[in-house]
Amino acid sequence: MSDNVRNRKKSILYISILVFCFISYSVYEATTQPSGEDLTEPIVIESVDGILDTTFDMNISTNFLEDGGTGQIRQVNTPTFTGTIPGPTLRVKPGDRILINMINNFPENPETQRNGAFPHNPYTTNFHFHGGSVNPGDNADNVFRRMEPGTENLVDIDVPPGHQSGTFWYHPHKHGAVSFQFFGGMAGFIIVEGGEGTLDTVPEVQDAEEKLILFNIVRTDQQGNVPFVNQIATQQNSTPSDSLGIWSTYQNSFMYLLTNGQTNPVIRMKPGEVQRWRVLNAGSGVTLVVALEGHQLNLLANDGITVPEMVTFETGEPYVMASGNRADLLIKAGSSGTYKLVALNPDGPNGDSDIGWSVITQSGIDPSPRTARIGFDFPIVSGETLLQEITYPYTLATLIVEGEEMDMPLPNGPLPVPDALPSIETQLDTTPDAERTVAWEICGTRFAMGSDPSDRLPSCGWYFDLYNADYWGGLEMTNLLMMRDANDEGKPNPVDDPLIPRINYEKEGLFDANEPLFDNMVAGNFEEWTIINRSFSDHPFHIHINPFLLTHINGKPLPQPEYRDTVLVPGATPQPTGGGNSLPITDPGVTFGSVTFRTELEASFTGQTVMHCHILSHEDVGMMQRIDIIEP
Ligand SMILES: [Cu+2]
Repeated sequence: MSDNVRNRKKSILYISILVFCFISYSVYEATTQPSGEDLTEPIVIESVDGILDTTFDMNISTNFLEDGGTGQIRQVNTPTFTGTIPGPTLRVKPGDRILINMINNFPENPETQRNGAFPHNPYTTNFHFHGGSVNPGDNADNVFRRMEPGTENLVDIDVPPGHQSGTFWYHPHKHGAVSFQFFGGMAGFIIVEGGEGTLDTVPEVQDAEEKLILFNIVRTDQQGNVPFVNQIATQQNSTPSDSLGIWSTYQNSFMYLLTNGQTNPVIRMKPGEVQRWRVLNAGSGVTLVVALEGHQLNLLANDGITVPEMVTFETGEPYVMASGNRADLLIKAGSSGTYKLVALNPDGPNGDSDIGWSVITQSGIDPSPRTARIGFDFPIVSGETLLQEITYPYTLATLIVEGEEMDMPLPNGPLPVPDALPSIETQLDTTPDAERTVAWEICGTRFAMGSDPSDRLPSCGWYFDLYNADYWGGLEMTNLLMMRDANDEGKPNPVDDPLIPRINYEKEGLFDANEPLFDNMVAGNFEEWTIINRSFSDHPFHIHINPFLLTHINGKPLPQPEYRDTVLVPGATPQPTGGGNSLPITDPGVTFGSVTFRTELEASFTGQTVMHCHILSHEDVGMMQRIDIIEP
């Protein structure tokens, strides 16, 4: 037995003591009333004879959305792929080719813009296949492409014949414009259908009716238009009372938390019926803690990747979804009645209790409350009649169980894990060819963050000087949201300037399209990575092309490692209390959050791609890095 395995066993014992049996799952007094409309699904575009051939006529489209707080229905005019919120569902099989003629009929970009480091070119777009293990270059999953207003652009993606089947999605990924386009509702499913030997042909799964369920957030000003950034902003965050936040151009904005573009739609099942729900959090920066009243969630896949054995949650126990995460769930309907599918408070069951949610459900690890991400980067409305913020629990949908009794079975025993990925055993037993450590670091306010400069991370002064007013196109930004190589530790400052404790960092802290953070990632290699979170709020880590096997959270091994392409990296603890007795991030009493994973850099794909924070307003101001995967 390797040390690794021994340590894992020890930890399982330890973790089992930590199970959060002290959380009780209750009936939810939820806020939104059912609109009464049945859940509708986006239109489906399927491949025919191996080719999915379609056109996306992208323009500013009119839709009508219902405010989850007030029930008001309002017209919105937002950027969309094909006119609808969300976009159409693309269904393909491994080996298929995806051809999309993307016609950019958006307006011209604004003339007054700051440098490319600041959000810019809201109407330039592109196409990202989130979770796809496909070519990151050429006209395929190339996030460096720019599709300008008034142009037609072909997306041409070969889905490899061995690609895992599962629940994936697409969205724009043009740096500087991603959150703007997300706020319009630009996201849709890509379903890769499996054949023999995949999850899709497991009899109990095959017999279950499928539901596609996409959550996202649309934000508009009071005229129904998606606001672009405040060009004189000096900071990332916005509140209704501050005028210098990036999103403060429109102070009074509406927010719609939607399920397939609807507010609280109805899902219908018969008692004892089993349905397969493919659930996607396509919100640009929101963590959704999803639970179904009176029912167990039976988990088949995380991020489209089938788990070795179905995981059954306790009744009412939630699944934590960072922006970008997907869950394939089997739901077996209980007795006749009405049940709510809810988003619980991401801060924990009581919002301010000592008990939160583990970022990975059932891991038993770190259920401490954390700063929830929902609208902090965007001003909310101040009028009484408007939805000010999400009130939890928020009803995402209503399940109505009625009709003739059925007794459909759930699968039993092992599920077919994808051939395309190394087995969990192979990942754990292979000595990594490289180990890397990446850090989220946040530097607030150049000169005024607390009275003591040592309260700031050691990198902050150096990077504030590097990313100065020129870098940001004329005005200094007082927040840096960085993604850094944690092994790049700088040098001591010889003059002992307290504002710049360490100097001469070698690598970029913010995204640079011309420079990779790592240029020695070799295709075919196995690597082990740790992502450290040196901030108090959670940030979801997403890497393109190669999914990873998550093995540890906060240094503690998962009882069951799981494959993902996006994972919430927990914030540092203890969490700020807001009562003035919070510790600075540099205090020795603060413990940073972290995740550790193993990954195989898939041999067939070399080239440039990215990894980033999936709070997309953070990505837009540089919380991203290029990575280059090179030939062996
Ligand atoms: Cu972030």
